[in-house]
Amino acid sequence: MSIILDTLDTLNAQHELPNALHFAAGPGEFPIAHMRSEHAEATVSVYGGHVLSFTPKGKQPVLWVSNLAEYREGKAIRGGIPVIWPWFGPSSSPDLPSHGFARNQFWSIESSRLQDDNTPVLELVLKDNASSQKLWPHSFTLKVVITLTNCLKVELISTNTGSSAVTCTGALHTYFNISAIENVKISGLDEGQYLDQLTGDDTLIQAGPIHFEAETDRIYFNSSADCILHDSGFDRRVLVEKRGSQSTVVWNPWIDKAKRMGDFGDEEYKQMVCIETANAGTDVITLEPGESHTLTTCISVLDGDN
Ligand code: TA6
Repeated sequence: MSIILDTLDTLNAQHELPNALHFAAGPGEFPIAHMRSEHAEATVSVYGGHVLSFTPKGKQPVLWVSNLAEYREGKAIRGGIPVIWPWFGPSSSPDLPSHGFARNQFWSIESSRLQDDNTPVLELVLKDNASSQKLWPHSFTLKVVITLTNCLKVELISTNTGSSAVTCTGALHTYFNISAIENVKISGLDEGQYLDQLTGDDTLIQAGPIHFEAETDRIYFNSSADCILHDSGFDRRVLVEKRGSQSTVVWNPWIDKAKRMGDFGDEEYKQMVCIETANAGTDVITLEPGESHTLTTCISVLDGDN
């Protein structure tokens, strides 16, 4: 029996919740958790602690995954909600992976349970190991807790298990599925100051909703604001609430960057936008020994795009 199939048997024996949580092999033979409530379904890759899909009953999928996504160890899955940690963006050293290493490692299942309303909660964990120590010489426990009701709640809990203070940045780098890029706008960040990552200008102020007509890569800082993704094509609004975050990243690669990414279709920039609940830029988290920080995003769908 392959290691994966053996893992699946073990995972289901220990963590399956009848009619609410089951593990099966996904692309690349990665173990995938299938979560179900009466209101929605979601899937989570054990690799990367990575939510791949969230679909409320009878609605269009809320999350987007590239048709060219790669499922191999050491490579981040392009789409869903990559866990960016313990640094956001390119690292100080060219030898270190962009956006940290948490999304490029196999995690473990910490626990699974049903809430009183029969909705599933799945907890995955990543602890420091020989590989992580080479990249980031600190002891930690990192947990992703996924709660599926009619909304999707994802909590990223960082704990410093070492003996000295550490600083980290990160994000829940959510890729949203949209009807078409010309059909969407993002509200909630109006009058917010942001860093344009393409120019380095951090003095810009958002005027009104965000529309997309070119590559867009912005860190809105000093902002605890919730966002709404309006989609006239799907006739819906997606509400992105957050806690434990003072920065929101908005990204669309547009034409040229889409072409430069091997795991991203040339035309796929028309089908997605990223709204990332983050601790990025100046929003740096310091953890004293034994201290924890929770970064939370809650995603729900409202009918009608206005
Ligand atoms: O969150 C926006 C961003 O930092 C962009 O600059 C772009 O690099 C994107 O993340 C994707 O990064 P990745 O390492 O996943 O290709």
